[in-house]
Amino acid sequence: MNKPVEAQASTLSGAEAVVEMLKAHGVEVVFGLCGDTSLPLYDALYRMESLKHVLTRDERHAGYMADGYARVTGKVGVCEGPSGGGATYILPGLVEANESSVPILAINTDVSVSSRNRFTLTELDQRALMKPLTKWNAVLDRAADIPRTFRAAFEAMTTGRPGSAHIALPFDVQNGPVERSEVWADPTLGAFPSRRVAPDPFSIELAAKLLRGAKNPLFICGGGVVLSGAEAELVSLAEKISAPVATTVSGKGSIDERCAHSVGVVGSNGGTPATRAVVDAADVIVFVGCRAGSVTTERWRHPAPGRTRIIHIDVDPVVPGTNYKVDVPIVADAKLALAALEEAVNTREGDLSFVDARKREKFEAFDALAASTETPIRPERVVAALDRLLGKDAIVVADPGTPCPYFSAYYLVKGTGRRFFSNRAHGALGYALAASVGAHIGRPAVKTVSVMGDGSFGMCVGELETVVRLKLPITFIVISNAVYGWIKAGQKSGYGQRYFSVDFGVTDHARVADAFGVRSFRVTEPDRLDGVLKEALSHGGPTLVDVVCQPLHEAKAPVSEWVA
Ligand SMILES: Cc1ncc(C[n+]2csc(CCOP(=O)(O)OP(=O)(O)O)c2C)c(N)n1
Repeated sequence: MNKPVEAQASTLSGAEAVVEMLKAHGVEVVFGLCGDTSLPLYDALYRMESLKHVLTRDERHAGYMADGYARVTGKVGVCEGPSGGGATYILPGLVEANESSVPILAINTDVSVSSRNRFTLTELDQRALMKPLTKWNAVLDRAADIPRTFRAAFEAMTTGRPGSAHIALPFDVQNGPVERSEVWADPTLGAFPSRRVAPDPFSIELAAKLLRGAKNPLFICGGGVVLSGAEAELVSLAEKISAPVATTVSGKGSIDERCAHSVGVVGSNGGTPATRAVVDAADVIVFVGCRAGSVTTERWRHPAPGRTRIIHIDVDPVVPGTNYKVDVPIVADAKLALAALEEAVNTREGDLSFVDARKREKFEAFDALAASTETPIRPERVVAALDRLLGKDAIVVADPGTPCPYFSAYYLVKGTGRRFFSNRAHGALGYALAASVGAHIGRPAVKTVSVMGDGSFGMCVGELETVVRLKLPITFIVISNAVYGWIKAGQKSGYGQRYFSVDFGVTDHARVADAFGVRSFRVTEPDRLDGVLKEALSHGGPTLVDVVCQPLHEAKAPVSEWVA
């Protein structure tokens, strides 16, 4: 076996240089899983004792943990895994983070450079595999390139539209020499957004002019507002021109959802007919850090193309004009653009009573369902209970299926910043458990709750061992209905109730979790729900509440129609 070079005063081994480069960028924790090709890296982590390592039970979840960590800390999340299967398994985390504009770095160790192209066990083309799915990637060929490669990766991840990066680190490269003097970094590149881009004053003036003539202006905010930390600027601007603020699912946290200006979530995964009415009534829409994608716009029908003037603020120059004819594109960091716009606009008196009336309509329908004493339990009851019981700083992570649309629509984020998130780029089931681990490690002082369907539970359950080993006081809620409910609801609404291959068997998730050592509860009766949730949320260790719920296709759900 290739052994590390004898460390000289002026050199480090490649593996040591990797650890030093991570530290130099402000990294404190790495999520990952060991393998043969990772032995030098693990030895460096052991000897240097400077980074916390969270051992995960598969690399997919290491990626999701890094993602959850990055979302709540504003710092780059780092994950690692070995060659071969370690690379293919880490990929889903990188893809989700990249498309969600969340900077995570994955390091996969690799077969030695000297063993390439010789049918070496676990060899695969990591460069080709990662290239289309990350913002930036590299395969190292020699140890001397480690410092500049890591600097380039951090710069790519945190400047412009943030995204994920991948570095393949061959076994022999980990053992080669790196000059100590080369090991340096700009630590500001370890957090995002770094190197903010200011707006063109001319575009700001045009946007201000358009807003001056608007009768019903509306902001639709995507994840970019929270990513940029632009919440305060957004609120001052919205207040100055008396404009309502709607968000996408990822945009939750842009504005306190209890305030008069907040509309709530719009679109086909958390929007309702009432929030759609607010979009349809707008004559000028300002998209902020939002790609105006299929879900937010209900397949580009709300707003209806051509009926609304559009101002589009995004740091990615590709975004404005991709989905709507844009009147004023502003390519800039959201915080800087909103601050500049606030200076340029005149104060405007507006009437928010229309928004208030729509919100009342939406919550009247919801409150009636949330008070239902039906069994199986209505999912609305679970949302309402958590809305009541959780402190305003709590972080809720929701999986696709029932959790994402229901919590997006009816769980109110009380305050601004990252307090609710879901994996909205690819919506892979089984994200929330691991992402909540990353979120808790990133922000341990607040309560973290992860809500998943039973389809998701089946895709992530192994990671409960990690949670128990680390004694993380996270509460997991399983919306249990023995069906891939969201899809079955689609078969009901669009395919004449021809239900096909969407039902699976009943699992007692509480007993499964109990076997891992999680304090667990199973709730079948609505009147027990509050008491059990209170007990679970206040317990000092990991807890799981399995709530036997009505499946979506049976519940007349007050979320928007199902749109693929
Ligand atoms: C990895 C993955 N495979 C398939 C899907 C397609 N999909 C979207 S929602 C859904 C059903 C979710 O079922 P469950 O987690 O039980 O939640 P429910 O809808 O029943 O509340 C499926 C299969 C997906 N989102 N992710």
